[in-house]
Amino acid sequence: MVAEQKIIISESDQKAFDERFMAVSLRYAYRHRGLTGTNPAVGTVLVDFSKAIPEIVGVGATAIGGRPHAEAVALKEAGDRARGATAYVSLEPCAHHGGTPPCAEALIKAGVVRVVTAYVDPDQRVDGKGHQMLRDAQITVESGLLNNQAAWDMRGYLSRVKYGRPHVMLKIAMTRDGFMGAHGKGQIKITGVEAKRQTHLMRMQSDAILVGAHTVVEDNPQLSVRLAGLEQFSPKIFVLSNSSLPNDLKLQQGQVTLIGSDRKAHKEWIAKGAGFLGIEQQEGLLCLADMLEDMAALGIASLMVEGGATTAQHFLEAGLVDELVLYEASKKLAELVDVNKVDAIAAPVNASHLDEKWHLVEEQSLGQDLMKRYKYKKDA
Ligand code: AOF
Ligand code: ZN
Repeated sequence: MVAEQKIIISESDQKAFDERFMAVSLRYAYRHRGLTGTNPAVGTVLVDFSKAIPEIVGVGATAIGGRPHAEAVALKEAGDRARGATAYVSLEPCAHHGGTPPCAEALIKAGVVRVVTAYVDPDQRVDGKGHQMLRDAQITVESGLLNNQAAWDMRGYLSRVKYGRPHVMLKIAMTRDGFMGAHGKGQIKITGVEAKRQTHLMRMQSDAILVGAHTVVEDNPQLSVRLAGLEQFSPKIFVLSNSSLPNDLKLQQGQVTLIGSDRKAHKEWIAKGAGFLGIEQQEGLLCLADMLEDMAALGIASLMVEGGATTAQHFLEAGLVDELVLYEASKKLAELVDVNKVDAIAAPVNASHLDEKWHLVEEQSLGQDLMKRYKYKKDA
């Protein structure tokens, strides 16, 4: 019998493999983003390096609803082939007993020999303990690979756990000359179908959407995910409102949580099934920082603010926007409505004069529209 030859991989090849497999793990995590409840969407890739060409023997993403965890899914797929494998996990494997034993323990039991992770889990029940359990079992652990990408992908979870508030993304669609619409005109179609689909995807990846009462009354939106097959993933809807809402809207009472300082103003909607979140006012405005804390306590990690202009401005002025998504249409307002007869609504921000703390992280052409995504860097 010919003795099995051990495959030797050079350090630089191993480094390149590690980056590629971690990138796969991050990408895999993406498939359930926004659908894992209070759990972060994690990815795991198990790789067998014992052959001339490394082979993926198991992949997993945190399941819809948050359980099972990604590692358990990948280990199940790999079966016996996990023995001797390297695991690429986008977040430190957990160390706590949830419904099932900790993932670190499952990796040890399966005989994994090396674990590469992107980010230390800030959950107090984990926070380094997962890595330590693995090391105590003589498993090689390397942490921090592609950590910036992982942090960006898990921005909601990290914001909730580290800062006790959801990550806030503000989305604004505007005409080429910087208008979001016109008073009394209802919804004006500013952007095209491609941008609309992307917006619906972003809704799906968010835990909740928030709009101001004015938008609900004027635009009568549905705020749902209308992408074939994904309709059931519509997020929770919050409406900022200090006065009662009419009854004849597309939004049904049972679908929304109203946010205001006076519960009595909403008694009709509450009686018909609407939720209510009571928030104090400061200088005549609802205290958004308190509201975000309460939302995080409800398990909301990512909030998408969809307008209108006043609500957007309120969030921007309070310094509570972490991510800004601007859709700029190719048309000017005058090409959509008779500007002499309307009272135009200017967008509170414009890509051409943004504060230097906004860093462009993504730019895309979507049909006739341009999408620009910015991240707010507090320490810039
Ligand atoms: C992992 N892999 O895929 C995820 C992890 O409520 P439980 O018991 O599911 O625990 C939730 C915590 O588990 C969550 O706060 C985070 O620390 C971790 N999530 N861990 O090993 C995964 N989603
Ligand atoms: Zn786990």
